[in-house]
Amino acid sequence: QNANNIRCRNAKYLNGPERGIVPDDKVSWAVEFKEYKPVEYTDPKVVANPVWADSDIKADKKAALKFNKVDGKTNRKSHVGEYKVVDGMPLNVSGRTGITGRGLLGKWGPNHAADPVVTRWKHNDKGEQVINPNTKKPILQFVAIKRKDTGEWAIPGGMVESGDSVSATLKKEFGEEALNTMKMEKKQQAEVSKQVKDLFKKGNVLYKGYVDDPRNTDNAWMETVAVNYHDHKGTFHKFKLQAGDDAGHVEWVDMDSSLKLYASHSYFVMGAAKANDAHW
Ligand code: RP5
Ligand code: MG
Ligand code: MG
Repeated sequence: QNANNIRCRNAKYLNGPERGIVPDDKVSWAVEFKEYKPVEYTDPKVVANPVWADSDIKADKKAALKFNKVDGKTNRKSHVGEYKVVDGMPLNVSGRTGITGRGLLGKWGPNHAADPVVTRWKHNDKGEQVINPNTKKPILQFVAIKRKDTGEWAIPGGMVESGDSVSATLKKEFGEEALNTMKMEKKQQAEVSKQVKDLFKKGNVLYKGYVDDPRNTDNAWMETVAVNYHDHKGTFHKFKLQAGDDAGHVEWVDMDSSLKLYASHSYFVMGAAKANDAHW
């Protein structure tokens, strides 16, 4: 499902140019593609060199990033394995995308994220579990956000900042995007962080690897760890959902195979449905 760069190929880049054409059979770097004409593009926000971005490795030869390694506070290793670096440029582990440079992504090579898939069983007004009549399986719900950038529904995930761990990022992003902790007073923020910590004690890793993210380029791409936190004790109603940061809306959404989500997110959500033996 993630292998073919479906979401990051043959389309216009977000606030950017049209990508160079890459036919299905030419995605793999192993296949020769002499006519390949990728467009070079790095978003002005990234060019401005914010703290979360690397410097331009073409212009700044001293930058000398340590690809395939933990480079100071930045993990430049891929979950997928060793990636190639050609003429100093890391190559997308999943193949061609029609764009070189970094687009909207700050890091050259893998840009690590974390995705919390927070689930509970659907109940009706009488408090009974809701079963899907076709599959005869109970319906699972997950906390979904509507992304401000593309308008698509998604998991409330985010980037692992340099120096942060994946497990801290899972909690932090859920807080920021689904509970709006960034707009809270320090004291309330601490209370909510503790609540998330308590309710996120046991997680089940659903996925670790490449994300077919629309921001990917030939030299910069998203990778994630998706973790399912399931409401085993019926305590997740304690979460007061409120959208924050890059989320426009937040809701408990029923899981079903017809769900169309951002990037590879339906795949992760399907993993949660399967792992909990829920309707899909
Ligand atoms: C996706 O982008 C990941 O799966 C994660 O959900 C997200 C991280 O980026 P931001 O939400 O911080 O933009 O590839
Ligand atoms: Mg975020
Ligand atoms: Mg996010």
